[in-house]
Amino acid sequence: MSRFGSATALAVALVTIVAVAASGAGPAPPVGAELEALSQPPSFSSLASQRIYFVLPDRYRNGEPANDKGGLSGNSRQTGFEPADPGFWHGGDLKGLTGNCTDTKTGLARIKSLGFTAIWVTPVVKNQVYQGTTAGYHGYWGLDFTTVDPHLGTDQDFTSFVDCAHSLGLKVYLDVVVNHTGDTISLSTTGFVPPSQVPYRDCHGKKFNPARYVTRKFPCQNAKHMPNNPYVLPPLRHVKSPAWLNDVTNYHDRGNIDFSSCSAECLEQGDFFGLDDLFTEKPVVMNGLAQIYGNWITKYHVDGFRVDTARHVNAAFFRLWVPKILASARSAGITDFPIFGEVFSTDDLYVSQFVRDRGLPFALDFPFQDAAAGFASGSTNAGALRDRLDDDDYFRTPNGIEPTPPTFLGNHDMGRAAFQIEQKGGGTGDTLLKRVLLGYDLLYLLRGAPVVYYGDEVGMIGTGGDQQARQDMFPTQVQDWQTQDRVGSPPIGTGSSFDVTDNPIEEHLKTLAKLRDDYPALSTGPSIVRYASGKVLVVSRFDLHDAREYVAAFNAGTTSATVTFPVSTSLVGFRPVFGGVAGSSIEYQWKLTLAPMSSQLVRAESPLTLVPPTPPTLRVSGDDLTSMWRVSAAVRGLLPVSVAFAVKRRSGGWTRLDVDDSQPYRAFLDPAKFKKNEKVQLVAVVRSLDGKTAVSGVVPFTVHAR
Ligand SMILES: [Ca+2]
Ligand SMILES: [Ca+2]
Ligand SMILES: [Ca+2]
Repeated sequence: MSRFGSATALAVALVTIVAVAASGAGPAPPVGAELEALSQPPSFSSLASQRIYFVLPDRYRNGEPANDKGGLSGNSRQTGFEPADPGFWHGGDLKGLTGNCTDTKTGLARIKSLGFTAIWVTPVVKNQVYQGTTAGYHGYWGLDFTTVDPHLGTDQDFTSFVDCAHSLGLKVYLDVVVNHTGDTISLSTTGFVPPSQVPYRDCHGKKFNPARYVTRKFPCQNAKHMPNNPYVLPPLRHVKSPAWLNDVTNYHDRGNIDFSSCSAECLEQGDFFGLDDLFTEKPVVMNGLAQIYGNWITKYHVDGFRVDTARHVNAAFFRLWVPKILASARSAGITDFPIFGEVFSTDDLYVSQFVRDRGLPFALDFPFQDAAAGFASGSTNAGALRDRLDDDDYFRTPNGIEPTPPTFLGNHDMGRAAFQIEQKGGGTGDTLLKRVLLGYDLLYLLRGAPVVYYGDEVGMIGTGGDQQARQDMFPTQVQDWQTQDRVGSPPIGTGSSFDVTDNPIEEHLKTLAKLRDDYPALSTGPSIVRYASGKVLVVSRFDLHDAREYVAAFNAGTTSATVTFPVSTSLVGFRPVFGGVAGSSIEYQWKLTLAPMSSQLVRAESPLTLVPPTPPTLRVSGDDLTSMWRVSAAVRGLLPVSVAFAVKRRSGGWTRLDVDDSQPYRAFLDPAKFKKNEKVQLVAVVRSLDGKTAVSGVVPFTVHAR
């Protein structure tokens, strides 16, 4: 049973208000220029059209053996270099990743030839060499945030890398960390000490709540009044750069996050696996982080950021930091600078708060990963994917920018795509291969920007997450990695993965990339889920420019499936453009047969027959999944439209709540953003693909708390 189906009984018990036609009395609906502005369809970030290759430079290719030890000497703990150990530097670098910019067998030219349009590199800043039992080869233990880690090369190497990427038409998304630095601060306890036990105190010993000072003069502080007696060994006291990073009062100093029992406070103020947790409420820290990363934009002209550990910074952080980063981008002539964050959770309602309420522009789609890898493996029904697509509505904001999550099947932390699908019951050998290909079909044929983790294209599976998922592309000295099974290719032995050019995954990714190039509807088209039952998912996508319908259909079952579903295109055929054979039409319905573990994409042979929209019916009811009010619009007909929802408060004009281009058409009204029991007016505006509009009746509503 669907979540929305199961929740119906609950919703009925709550207030439901149905629109009444505006009858002359009461506020007038929007008209003219105001109506035109409100009803604008969603716009898309450039992120929506990207296909992203995600890589750890240390593991891709060694272009300069002279930098393997980062200019250091001594044993592996001192240099960080030990290519036979998964937890150390292996020699890969920016020169290797860049290549000569023309050879499609290695380097960036290879990544371009695989059909990617963008590259996401793990952080390149200078890291702590050694910490705990491993080295900082992954980039997430920054010490000097102003320069490239010497193991990866020089600042000039990074310039050459970005320049080559741009000359090939590839965008560069830099991984940045705003939550923590490498671990140099010792604390008197390792467990988390909550503010209820030890509050922050100013330099005079007076208690204060840092959340109240994010935009005000921050209280004076000194080390003596910080929790847990922060202490830095003398040789480490000046290793961080810029210099403000060496001040222990610029860190929370509360001890480690305990992931098994952690409050929101602990998630935000605790040390992430011992890493020094930045006091991101402090203006000096937030501004310092904006300065550091703004410089990476103005100096190197990177095209966007992936933000690490985004769920671990304070609630106000992104609202303050993102505008500063965007201003730096504009000063470098970059007007569309995508920023997507890592909110490591499979709960899309939780993740959505970061976009809707906290000012994070986009979020990596962990909930989709869970549903898509589960579906591809044959273990999760299609309903989970339908729910995830529907829940995009929780990510919508008044700015009208379509939610565009980067989507993925696996990563460097949770393990590779094939590992994830195998773990969820996807089998082995040829079955696993088919299921991995099906997983990539979901990424490329559904909304979002597909992210492929390096090495997945040559069949790497790995045996776990983190260190077990960070294999070398070049000949590896890690013995386990030489003998590991791969999907679609034999174990690599002592060979180079750059010599593996016939893996079916690689071929498949190229085919899917071409589909995205040929049919922009796959990147920027609205989605209507047509069928989601058992192991079969069917989604219509629409090209808004030529009013053309596409249907993407997926069967994760082990038997063939024949399904009939509604379409928006009448009485004409659909032509297969990927997989399968043509189906057959009944009026406004289409019937397809899908082979086991396969996908199809079909394209309508003629455009939609557009008719003017009719006024929608607007309803407000308590949302059954959150404490918000759900504003929904019932729209007649089968044609794709966009629906803008607007609110009018006591003074001022109509302002948009959101604009939704995919059924169900919804906006959410958060009582926290209104006065208690505030009286407002609501309206919904339907806009057809050819720009004609129809307006609902104006609905009065009192915003009670829920
Ligand atoms: Ca090297
Ligand atoms: Ca934090
Ligand atoms: Ca919707």
